[in-house]
Formats: sequence, structure tokens, C-alpha cells
Amino acid sequence: MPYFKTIGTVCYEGPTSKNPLAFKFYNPEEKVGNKTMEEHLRFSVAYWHTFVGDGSDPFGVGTMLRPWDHYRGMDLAKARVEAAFELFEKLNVPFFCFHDVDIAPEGESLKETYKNLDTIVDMLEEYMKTSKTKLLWNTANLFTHPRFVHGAATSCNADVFAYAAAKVKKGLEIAKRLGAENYVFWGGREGYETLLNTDLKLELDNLARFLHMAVDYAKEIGFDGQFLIEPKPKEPTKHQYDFDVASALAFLQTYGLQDYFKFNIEANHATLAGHTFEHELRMARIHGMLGSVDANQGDTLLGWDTDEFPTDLYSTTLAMYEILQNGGLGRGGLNFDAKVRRGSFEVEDLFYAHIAGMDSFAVGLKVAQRLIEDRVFEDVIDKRYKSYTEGIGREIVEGTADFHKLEAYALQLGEIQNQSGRQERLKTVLNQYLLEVSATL
Ligand code: XLS
Ligand code: NI
Ligand code: NI
Repeated sequence: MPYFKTIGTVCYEGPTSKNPLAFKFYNPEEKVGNKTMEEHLRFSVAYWHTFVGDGSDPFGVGTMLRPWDHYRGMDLAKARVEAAFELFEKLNVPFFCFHDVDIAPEGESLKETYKNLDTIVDMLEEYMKTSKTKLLWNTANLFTHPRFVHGAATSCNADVFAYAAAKVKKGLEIAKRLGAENYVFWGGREGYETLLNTDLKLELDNLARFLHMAVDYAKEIGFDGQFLIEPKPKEPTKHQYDFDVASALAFLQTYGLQDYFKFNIEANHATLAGHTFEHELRMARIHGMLGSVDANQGDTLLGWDTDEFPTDLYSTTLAMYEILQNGGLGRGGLNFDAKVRRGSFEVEDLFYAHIAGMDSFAVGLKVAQRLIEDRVFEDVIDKRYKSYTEGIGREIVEGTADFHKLEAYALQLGEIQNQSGRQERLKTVLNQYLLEVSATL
């Protein structure tokens, strides 16, 4: 039985199409450089926002009554699977992602929760046999239930640590069974509210112990997906341990975990940390740690994770620039960790939202590809740092200069000549590319 009766398969119709249920820019088979758009972009639907979210916020109840919502319990979970694969097919998306609690309700006991999960995972496995949509990643929800009030791996309560470990163990088994490309760790409540009651050192040590155990267990069962840490500075805790790429990287390096993890960069988390999306992507990329992306956007006027579908072409272009410079996302993808607004409560909106996000990244991909082909920024940057390719600069880079040598050099220098950074001109060039490439789409 179809859940999205009014909607057929969404196809590419090109930029002049007036059909709201068609792609204007995302043409999966079209080649950009040496890969198709589908291979570059690796879009994924987030189960939680699209099949579970109901539009509730701290001030009001849900606004979205979905066609599967008359079911309860396991029947609801099963109906969601049916709806999910119908949407995946109609949108032609190659991937999806979920938390354990998104796909199956928690039982009275952990055993019963496992049983519920097994039933739904059986069903997912069956659907995946005939569907092209694969699992980009799954994760364990270690933040909603009251038991996680003080955190999970960083809880003050060892029983909670054990319970969280069991959930992740099960999650890894599911990842292995469903052939997940990655497994995500987002530290929902792994942070603190006040130092007055917090053993910061023990919490960080325990988080590292937990992640090491996960690495060991993945090896034990032969799960070869990529482990991803998803940094976020705050919300729900005041201070989250995986604050941003820089601090999470320092944590991984401190505890000898850096070889087992990459980052899942979420746009809105970057902005919450006071960075741009492209800053976080660049930081991850230059350290060889860019794994996957939670594609959404925040609102500069609001200080929380608004998780909007990405429509800002400037941002999708700069993001795709980083991704292309990274040589792609490897096993990662662009997961729409994004939700329709509370006022967009009809099922059609789920489709419009995904179409908007997919088209926006398709434009970003094309513009970024052209920028790279024409070496727009590369040439500028090469020229800007030229002083490090010759003379004293080269000695600094090659490690043959020391303070004595540099002092001697500085003492004989005349007035130092600097050159303009040309920021405004570069922004105009970026605008030109956006407009030019868009005009030829
Ligand atoms: C919340 C996070 C979450 C993770 C998965 O802010 O983005 O949705 O992606 O647990
Ligand atoms: Ni996310
Ligand atoms: Ni988020």
C-alpha cells in the first residue's frame, strides 16, 4: 500500500521545469569530471527526521500526522520501513541512516529492545535485497532515555556506561549485517553542565575507553565500515566533549584513536561552534579525517541546531569545493540530517525538502568543479605563499633554518613588502562562477 499516493518517481527535468516534484539540477547519471553526480554526492535520507519527526518543539506538540501514524508499537515501526523504502525509491536516493530507536521501539528490557530491533532489521534486510538504497550509517541513540541523563560513556554511573556499550555492540552487529558503510558516534550527552560536580579527566578517559572497546569489537566481528565522530559544541549539554574538529582531533590523538576514526561534519554543528561549514570540512580534510557529511543548514539568527534542509548555494559550493579537493567522500555521503519546518506538515513537503537539498548540492558540485578546473583559488594561494618556495622561506619549510639564521636574515632586511589578500575581488570571482555556471546549467 503506498503511503505517498500523490507522488510518483521524482525525475530530472532540467532548470526550466516548473514541476515542483522534479529535479532541476540533480541529474544522477550526468558526469561531472570523472564521476556521475550520484557517485559524487552519495545522498542519504535521515530516518529520524523524515519518518519519526512530528514537528514538535519545546513550545508545542507535533503538527505532522503521517499516513503511517495510525499504527502503534511494532506495527508502526514496520509501516515506517514500508514508507521509507517507498520514499527512497521515489527520490532515487542511494543511502539512508538511522539510530536504533528510530527503527524499533524500546522494549521493557534491553532483551526486548534487541528483539524488536532484530525483527525490524530482518525486514530492512529483506527490503535491501531488492532496493538500490544502502545503509550509509547507523548509530545508537544514547541521549533520549532518562537513563542517559548524565551522559552515556561519560556518565558518572558505571551501569549506564555498560548499558551504552551494549547498545553500541548491538549497533555494530546491525551495521555488519546490513553492510553499513560507516558507523557514527555523535556524543549527544557526552559533555557536562557544571564542573562543580564533574570529574572531567575520568569522563574523557572513559569516553576513550569506550571508543577503544568499540574499535576492538568491530575488529572481532569483522565489521569494516568507517568509524565516524560527529563533532558538536553544545546542545543538549552545555559543553560537549567533541566540540569541533580541532578539539575532537586532539582528543583522538591524545588517546591513540586517530587511526580508527574520521569525522562526520554537520553544517549546523559547525556554525554552532562559531565556525563556517567549510572551516570544519577543511580542518578535517587537511588532516586526512574527512569521512562524511550531515548536510543541513542553520539559521544565523537562531542559536540552536535548526537542521534546515540546505538551500544556500554559496555554502553548498564551498562545501563541495572541500569535498572535491578531498578526492570525494570515500565511504561517506551527504546525509540530510535535516527536517522540514513545523509549518511544512504535509507529506509533499518531505519531497520538496529533499529535492531542494539535492538540487542545491548539485549546483554546488558543478560550480566547485569549475572553480577547481580553472584553479581559481589554487593559483592565488600558490602565488600568495610563493615566499616559502625559495630563499629563506624554503629553508623554513625544509627545516634548515633556526632562530640564529632567521635573526641574521632579519637584521639585513630593508622595509618588508606585503601584498594585498584581495578578499573582495575573490568573492566577486566566486559570485561570477556561481552565476556563470548556474546560467549554463
Ligand atoms: C544531533 C546530531 C544527530 C546525529 C546522529 O544534533 O546531528 O542527529 O547526526 O546521532
Ligand atoms: Ni547529525
Ligand atoms: Ni545535529
